[in-house]
Amino acid sequence: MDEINQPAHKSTKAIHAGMLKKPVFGEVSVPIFQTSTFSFHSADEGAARFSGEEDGFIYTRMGNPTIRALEECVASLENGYKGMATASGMAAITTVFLALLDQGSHMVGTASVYGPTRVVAEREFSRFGVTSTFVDTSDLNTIEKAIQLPHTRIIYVETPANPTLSVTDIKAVAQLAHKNNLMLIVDNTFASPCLQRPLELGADIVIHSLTKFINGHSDVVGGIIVTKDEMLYNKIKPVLNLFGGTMDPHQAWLVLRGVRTLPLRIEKAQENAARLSSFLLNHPKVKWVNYIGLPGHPQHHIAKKQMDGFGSMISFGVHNGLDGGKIVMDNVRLFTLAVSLGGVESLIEHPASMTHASVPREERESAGIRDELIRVSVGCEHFEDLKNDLDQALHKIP
Ligand code: LCS
Repeated sequence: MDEINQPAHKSTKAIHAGMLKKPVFGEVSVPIFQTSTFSFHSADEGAARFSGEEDGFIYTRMGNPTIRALEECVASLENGYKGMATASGMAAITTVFLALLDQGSHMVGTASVYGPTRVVAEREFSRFGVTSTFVDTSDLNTIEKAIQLPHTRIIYVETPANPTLSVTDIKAVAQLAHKNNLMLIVDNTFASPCLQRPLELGADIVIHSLTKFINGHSDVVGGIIVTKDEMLYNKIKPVLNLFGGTMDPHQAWLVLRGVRTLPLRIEKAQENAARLSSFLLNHPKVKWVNYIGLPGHPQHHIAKKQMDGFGSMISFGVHNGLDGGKIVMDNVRLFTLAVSLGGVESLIEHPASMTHASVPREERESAGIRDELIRVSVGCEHFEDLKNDLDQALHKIP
């Protein structure tokens, strides 16, 4: 599908990129190649595949046609070189860290990242002599001050960030990173490639939790790494193969099924989110609302510049702080009280006690993840039903 890869629009790529170039029976969906290993016609062919002289599949941990179809599709949506699908979003993140950080090296990251991303750096990679500094990456000066040359190797940015929705200027940080010979990695999970393509803005690597918008149906866990070039791909791919955090063909097939409607789902969900954010902003029980599309959002202007839309994540605080928030979470009927995000169904959760509970309170609060913050992932239901549900739950607050 090479001819589709570059010129096509994202809605076309989501449906066609990665489809098998030579269908076996004329199938219009990619088959599930549920096999752990691939036979060779001869001993010489096996040796040639292992040495890289000949293209072809060997063993599913190293590559598989169904998984490759998904990798090609997402790489095409990101306008990247190639993708590497992983068992989870966390496997994508840890594989990139394993490939790019050595003993004694240092990384700078966004303070308000998905909790376990920060914990894996601060608690697990620190056991191997890797240090990290998590700062407000929406402020360029703060990043600059956190860089510790010659030890710093990477800048790791999550934008929009989970769950504060703070936005980092990818182009500006890429310039800063490259001026200091550092690599910029962007977790693009909250935006999806439909709304933001970090590689086009100068990032070196993009990672996703495919569990979220790209799959979009809250039924699969998965991740992907997309690099801007061959050199980085060749550096990371052997690490992924060796450490083994790879994807399964059935998992890949489900995500391929989900990604085909990504642009449609994003369009509907973000329309709902924009309307819900205005509704919340004017609600008597709501104290504050974070939504990138609101002109009062501190980095609205950056989001407008680097994104094609403002997405469907909202965080907000209500009267009576956490007690009020608990009343909302316990009284919604249509919104589901659950972690995760990016599915067709709307979800509500409390980051301080759930997704970000593993981050120590002091770090959490300095990153803006206050106890009163409630996060919603707005889905594709009818707007009026979503609005009425939140309204009745908010009115339960005394
Ligand atoms: N990156 C971001 C921005 C995430 O939100 C998540 C998971 C991950 C990476 C990790 O991906 P996973 O391994 O779960 O596929 N975020 C979650 C959340 O906010 N609630 O539950 C999971």
